[in-house]
Amino acid sequence: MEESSSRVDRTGLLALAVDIAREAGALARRRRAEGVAVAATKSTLADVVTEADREVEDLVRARLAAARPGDAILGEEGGATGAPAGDPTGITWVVDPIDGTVNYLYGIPHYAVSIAAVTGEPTAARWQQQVGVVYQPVTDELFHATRGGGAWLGDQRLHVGAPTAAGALVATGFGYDPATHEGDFARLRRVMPLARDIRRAGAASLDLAYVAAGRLDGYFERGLHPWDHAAGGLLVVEAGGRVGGMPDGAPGREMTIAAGPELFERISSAVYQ
Ligand code: LIP
Repeated sequence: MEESSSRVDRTGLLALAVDIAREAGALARRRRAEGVAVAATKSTLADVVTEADREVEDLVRARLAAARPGDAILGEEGGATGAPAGDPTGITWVVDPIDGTVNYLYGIPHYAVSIAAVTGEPTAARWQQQVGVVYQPVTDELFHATRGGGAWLGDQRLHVGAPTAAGALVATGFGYDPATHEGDFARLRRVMPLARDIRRAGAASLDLAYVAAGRLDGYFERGLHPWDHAAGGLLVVEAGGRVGGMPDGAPGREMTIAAGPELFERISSAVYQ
């Protein structure tokens, strides 16, 4: 039976997501220690997938199907799969098994398992995020949020920060397609006057988690997929921040912006000047 947003068992969904994220993160870390190779390329030669990406997503999918057979899944590697059992619940899990894949491939210890549960159509313009988990297995940091329940790092409540007179610490990213980089650099040039400095760490879910935690003041990036921001976007909103894309739009491929409310407006104005 379809679970309406008001009747969702967020506590149960969060406990499942946390348990699976920890198991998936441990697997990713083990495989990294054993050695990682490119299994295939996707949109461009720089857009890679490793066997570990696929193995970790398979684990997440198997755990979810066993625990909640009526749920749908939208994953970076396996795409969209409906509820295997006939009676759909209306819950879709939005999964990035290893966000920060290129970091992971190069051995840079900055990547995360990102798992979110949403109701409604699994697109940012229409979904209602119910729970979100971003787990960094190297630092063993588990960021989590439930709709209306706040954002947390472990048992520490998170709140977005605000820039000081020195300017904002702003993260961004550049997509895998070189043809898009000129536009990315032009937007970055327009944002720079707001910034004390820029960070490009390579994992959108962690950039969003860091905005929620006040480790970054803001973040913007073109080209993200739903699995990059489904969990991290909930973290930011539940930490008192704002997440969006094109002016008055939802986050998406065109643009994702996340920050405290005042800085959000300033970044959006600079990006869309
Ligand atoms: C990555 C994002 C990152 C972006 C990369 C890529 P992946 O996701 O987390 O912010 O700059 O182009 O999209 O591919 O590692 O899951």
